[in-house]
Amino acid sequence: MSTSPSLGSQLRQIAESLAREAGDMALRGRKSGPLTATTKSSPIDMVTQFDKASEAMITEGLATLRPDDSIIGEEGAAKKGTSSITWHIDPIDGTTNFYFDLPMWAVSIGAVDEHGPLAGAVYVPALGEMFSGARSEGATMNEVPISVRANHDIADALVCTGYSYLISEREVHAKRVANIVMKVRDLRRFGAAAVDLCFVASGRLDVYFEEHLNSWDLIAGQVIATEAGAIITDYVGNPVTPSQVLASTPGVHADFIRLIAASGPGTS
Ligand code: 2AM
Ligand code: CA
Repeated sequence: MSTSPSLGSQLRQIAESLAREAGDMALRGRKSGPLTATTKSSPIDMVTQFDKASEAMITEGLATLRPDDSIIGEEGAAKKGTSSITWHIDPIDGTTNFYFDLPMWAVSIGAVDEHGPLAGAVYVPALGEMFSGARSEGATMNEVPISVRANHDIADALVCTGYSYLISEREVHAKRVANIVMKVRDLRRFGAAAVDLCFVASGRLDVYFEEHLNSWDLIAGQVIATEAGAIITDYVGNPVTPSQVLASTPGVHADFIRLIAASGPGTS
């Protein structure tokens, strides 16, 4: 007897196909001509014509495939629908990397229902990697199941973080990071929150922590990392919000919370 796919599975498929379509368009555009960039929240917070084109492509796709859903997008998409589903879209996460032609940028599309994050896809076009997940249905990279790294030793942990575009918020974080880097294997800063979350999910990183994100940076990667076995909270172990994100393999999560607490105050 065949059963129809769950809603989470259907939304995951939609997220994958729209992320792939928009990401491949942006990658082709990036390779074929000049970029026009303007700035947003600070002189180093950029938006290019491909951020806007990617968001337009995704919202047009959702208008056809999921016309009753709500939408929140980084480049201004805002639609109040009538269903219980809201899509959170980052048309290019890691725009600075995109601008500098570094490969760590992604299209991030996540769907939330009344219980929280339900499904999502994070597509990294320059690496040819499609991460996706749905609640209670696991996470994959290019169709292959992924899981977090087995590690219980914080001294062995490869840790990733990110800095806000607002220079005023960087000082406290820089001091915190200066302490943390002494206590772990090493530190990385890749510059795309959704990619960082997927790298924790696939065991390429043990820990990712960052403040001052938005929902579109978090939702898709949160589903994927959670389904891959990661624990995601704020810096003190409470439910995660975009303003403070700590995602890690379970064996180092409590120790990392203690390490953050011992490394200075937060910026929020
Ligand atoms: P973006 O590339 O879509 O702008 C880099 O640290 C990561 O955090 C990226 O995912 C970036 O998203 C996001 N980010 C950095 N500073 C931010 C800020 N002040 N507000 C929102 N998102 C930020
Ligand atoms: Ca973005």
